Amino acid sequence: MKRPIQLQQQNLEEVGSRMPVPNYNREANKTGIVHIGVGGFHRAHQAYYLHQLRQLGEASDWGICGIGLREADAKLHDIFNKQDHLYTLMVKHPDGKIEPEVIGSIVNFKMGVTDSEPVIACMANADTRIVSLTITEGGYNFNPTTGEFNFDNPDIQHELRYPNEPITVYGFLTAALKRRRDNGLPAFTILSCDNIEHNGDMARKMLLAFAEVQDKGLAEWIAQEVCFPNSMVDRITPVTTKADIETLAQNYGVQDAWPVTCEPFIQWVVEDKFSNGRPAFEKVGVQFVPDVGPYEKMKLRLLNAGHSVLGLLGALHGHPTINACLEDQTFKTYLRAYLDQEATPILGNIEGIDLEDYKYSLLERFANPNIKDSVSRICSESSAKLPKFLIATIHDNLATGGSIKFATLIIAAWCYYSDKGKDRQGHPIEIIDAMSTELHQAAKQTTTDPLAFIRQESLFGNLIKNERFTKLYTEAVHKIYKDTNIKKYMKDMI
Ligand code: CS2
Repeated sequence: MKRPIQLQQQNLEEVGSRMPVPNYNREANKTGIVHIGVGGFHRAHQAYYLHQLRQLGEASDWGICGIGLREADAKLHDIFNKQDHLYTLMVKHPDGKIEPEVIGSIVNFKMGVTDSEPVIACMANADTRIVSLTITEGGYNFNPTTGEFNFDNPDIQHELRYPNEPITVYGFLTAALKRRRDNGLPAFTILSCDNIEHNGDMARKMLLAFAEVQDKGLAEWIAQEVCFPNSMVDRITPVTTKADIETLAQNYGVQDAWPVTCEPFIQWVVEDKFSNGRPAFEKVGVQFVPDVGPYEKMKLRLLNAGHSVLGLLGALHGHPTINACLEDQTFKTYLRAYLDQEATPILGNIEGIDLEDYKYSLLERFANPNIKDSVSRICSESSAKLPKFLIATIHDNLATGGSIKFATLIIAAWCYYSDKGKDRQGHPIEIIDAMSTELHQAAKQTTTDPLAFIRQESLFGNLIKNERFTKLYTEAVHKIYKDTNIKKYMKDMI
């Protein structure tokens, strides 16, 4: 292979002899979308949909300006500066084939941490018509027990006191919307792309709670003018590894400091409620529906929950990846049992969807041996994910008298995982979670108080009061604490 070429606008022609590159004039792009949270997922999903539209000669008004609101985003900022915001998307097929393609739809990136004014100005610019979000489940700042906005967050208190010094998404959105209103500009749409049921409704409720305290008049204007479509987003996007960067350089001759890898599958179902126009996404396969609720629920309770089932059990057993879990027949059967017996019954009928097909395709996607999605990615931030993905299903099944045994073992596994931070062979597990200290504190009391972990009301609500659950849970933690051979208990149940 020839010497790798640095991925950059000026080298695109040469890169184009090695892999597909944007066929459109990126400089002519207007910034129509400001996106907060430019992780791998955004780059494999929304940015890719827009790239496809641009390839068709459409959507030149809809270039993306990424925004970083965390210190950690500085790395991407530096890389994007060097690479003119270009990156490679490496689609990994189950047969080992990799399809790399250079994506050009992101045309700018700004760090809100260092300087808030350019970010507010960009959002308040007349060209900006959508502000989209992938700020993760934990980024919405709600109290999981009450579902209300968390005003105790010190960053929120700071921005309420100093509206010109925004820190969180809420401070930035209100500052920009206020400026638009004062300048007589129409509002933008706020498009949530996170794995939360009713994600648009949630974004609306949280933003209005914040704005009402900051400026009542503004809150009224937002309530009237800003649309918050709900959306269901889907594409498995593992963490980029050093090996991915090397494969790209060695096999394809392109030097990209942060390519993104993903599976071939992609889906986006959105409610068609936009304040100020939208790209013609339907031309590249986005589904517009009047009510996204059933699709979101299906995806969160089957795919995301399925991931968590494999992730936590896999972490304790010592399987490094999701596909390694699927190669293990016990894991595969257990997952299927959970999906069929606990998650499916609470979903009911979803018009136009065959749930059997959906589950079959999920298992195929999870089994993709080329993806190597790490269980550590899946287990990260479990405290923000599990209440939505899995604990909600336990509550639903308790209400209807449905089965809860498969999910209960996962909660017991999560307790052990949070307590010991190691797998059954004693290998250390790094726990990445905003609540890792609280989780550990609660879990480590299990030997003296078997229900200590469940007493965390912000995660489990009133599960502690349900005898059917606490009985099963107590049995499960006893077993795991006595002998961590998790696979044995899984086998006993299937
Ligand atoms: C995963 C998701 O974070 C997780 O636990 O389940 O990131 C999942 O891969 C995506 O939602 C797929 O669309």
